[in-house]
Amino acid sequence: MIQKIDELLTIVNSTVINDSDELEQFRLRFLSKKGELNKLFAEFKNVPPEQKREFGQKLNLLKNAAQEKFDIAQNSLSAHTAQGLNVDVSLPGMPLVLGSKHPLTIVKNQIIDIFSNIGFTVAEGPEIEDDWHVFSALNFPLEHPARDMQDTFFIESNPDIVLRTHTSSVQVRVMETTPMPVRSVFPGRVFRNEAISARAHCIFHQVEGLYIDENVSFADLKQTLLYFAKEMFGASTQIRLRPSYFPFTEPSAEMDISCSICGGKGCNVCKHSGWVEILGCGMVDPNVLKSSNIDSAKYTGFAFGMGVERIAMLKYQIKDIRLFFENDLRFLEQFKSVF
Ligand code: 2U9
Repeated sequence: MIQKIDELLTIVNSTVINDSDELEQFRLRFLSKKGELNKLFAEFKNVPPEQKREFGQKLNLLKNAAQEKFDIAQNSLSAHTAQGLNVDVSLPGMPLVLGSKHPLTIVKNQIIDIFSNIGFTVAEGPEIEDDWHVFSALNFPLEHPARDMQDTFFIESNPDIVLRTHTSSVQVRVMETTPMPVRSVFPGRVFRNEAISARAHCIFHQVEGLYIDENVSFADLKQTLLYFAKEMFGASTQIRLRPSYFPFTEPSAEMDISCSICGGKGCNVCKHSGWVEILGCGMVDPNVLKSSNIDSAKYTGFAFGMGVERIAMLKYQIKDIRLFFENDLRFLEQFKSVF
């Protein structure tokens, strides 16, 4: 008899009630007038006196378990029927798959953190811009190739409106509206009319930087970028600056770092030169300061710009820029542990 109660208890505990039919079957089997529980209670008088205590306790246990199972199932079924759902809330939950940050977000945040630590603030601005903020205020001559349809996406109905080709347009907006000094970085998405390949994309991301104050010198620029390179690529990283040309800086330079893959010995990444280019920089051209009504006799400044994809490709040895935009989980999941 007692063994029978144990068996029924196991059945009650393992029963899953999915719908109102199953609920009714359960009630009929265990809780109805002619159900198992009443049958066992009727047997109580035939149980030998020395077993009555254990029998009574186990029977009560079974009764409570059956009643509780019935009540919980009835409540959840009525709640879900009311909402038009047919869900068994007693089933185990679905495991929550955690997502991860996109590698470009990870690298962009690292760049921002490095500059925040030495007092740079962060500013953002519109991706759709006017010619003034993207080109004219930045000293681009009228015949500059970047102003050409080949290089820039224009809005068809209004040739004055473009998709920004660099975040420098945000710097112009900040210079126009903020009292000096300025010390900020400018992260954002930019657009160029380029053929898509392993090395180039028509959409990519930049972080640019601008520091304008009295007496800002090229030495400040060099030391700031050396600090950045060491924080980003490791303490043993060295930099070198090569003369270059941009309309908005004078003098201008491109900055290489000692190859973080081979440590300068020569490998495929640095094309056996020991150096890889990571950014452009220079002293803000006085014409650019004047365009934003900044006194170029009183203030000087440095600026720099880098592609986030380029930095991420070097840091993680990614060979094809298109991987950043395909959202293939096999690629993205490799960055799960990086925060
Ligand atoms: C203002 C004045 C000066 C920003 C600068 C560069 C040099 C540069 C490129 C790096 C790779 C763009 O993403 S990239 O293709 N950028 O080389 N950018 S100096 O100079 C400014 C910006 C704003 C008002």
